[in-house]
Amino acid sequence: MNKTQLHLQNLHLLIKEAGSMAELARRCGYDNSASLSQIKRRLELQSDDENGRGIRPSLLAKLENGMGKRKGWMNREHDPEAEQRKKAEAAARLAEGKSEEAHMYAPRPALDFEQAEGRVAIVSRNTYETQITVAINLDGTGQSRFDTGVPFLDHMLAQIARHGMIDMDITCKGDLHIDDHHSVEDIGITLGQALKKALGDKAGIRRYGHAYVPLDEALSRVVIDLSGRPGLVYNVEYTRAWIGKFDVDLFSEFFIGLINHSMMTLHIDNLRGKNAHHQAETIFKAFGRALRMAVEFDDRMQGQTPSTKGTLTA
Ligand SMILES: [Mn+2]
Repeated sequence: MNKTQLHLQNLHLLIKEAGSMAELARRCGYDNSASLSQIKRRLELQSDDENGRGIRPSLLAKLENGMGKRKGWMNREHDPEAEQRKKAEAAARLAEGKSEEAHMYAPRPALDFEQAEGRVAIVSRNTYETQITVAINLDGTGQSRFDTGVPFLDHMLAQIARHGMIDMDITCKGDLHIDDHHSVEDIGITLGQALKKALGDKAGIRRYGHAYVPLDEALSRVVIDLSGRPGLVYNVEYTRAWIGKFDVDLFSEFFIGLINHSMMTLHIDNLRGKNAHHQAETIFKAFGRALRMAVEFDDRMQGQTPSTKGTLTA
C-alpha cells in the first residue's frame, strides 16, 4: 500500500467513526466539508501514484487532533475490528479483576484466615501490573507467609508481622521484568486497604502508637495516628541507594501507598544509622511495634471511639 492509499483508507475510517464527512469536518475545525471532499477526491485520483505525497502533514495533524488520535495515527495501518476486539477483551479482563470473582485468579492465602478469630481482612487487587492478595489478622500471633518476588521486601514485611503481632499472608505476581517498583507500591496500597477493612469503625482501639527500635548503630522512631486521614512525614537518609538488589527509594513508595489507603497519619524518622540494611530494618520493626500499639483494644475505652468527634472514619 502506498502513502496515498494509506491516507485514503484512514480517511475512510475517520469518516465512518465520525458518522459522516460533514461531522468529521466539523470536529476537525472546518466550517463545511467541501475542502475535505476535495482532498478525498484527489487521493482517489492519485491512489495508484507510487510517488504520491498523500495528505500534507498539517492536515494530518488536524485530522488526528480532531478525532482524538495519537500523533502518527494517519501514517499507520489500522484494523478497526481487531482493535475493537482487543479493547473489549481488555475491558472484560479489568471488569473480572474488579469483581468479587477476583479470587478466581488472584492468589489465595496459604494460611487459614477464613476460620481465624479476630479482626481479619482479605483483599485482592488486580491490575495489568500486579495481582496481589493480602490477608491479615490484627489479633494474630505474628505468623506470616510472603511470596512477593521481592525478597528484601518479604524480610521487611516479616518484621511488621512479628513485631506487630499481626498474622500476614501476602502474595504478589508483579511485572518484575520491568523492576520492583509496581510490586512494592501496590503491596503498600493493598496492605493499606486490608488494614482499613480490618480496623472497621475503630471503636475501642488505642488509635495512637509509637515505637523506638534500635539495631546495633541504627535507631528509628515511628509514630502512628489511625486518624482516618492520610499523612506521611518521612525523614530517612539512606547511606546507600541499594540494599543488595533492592532500591531504597521504593520504601517511601510503599509507605505512601499504605497511608493513602489505610488512612493513617505516619511519622517515620531514622534518627541514626550507618548500615542501610539496619536503617530499613529499624523502620519496619518500629512500624510493626507502633502499629501493634495503635490497633490494640484499650479496655478503659470500653468500646468507645477514641475521638471527641465521635468518628475516625468519616
Ligand atoms: Mn535483616
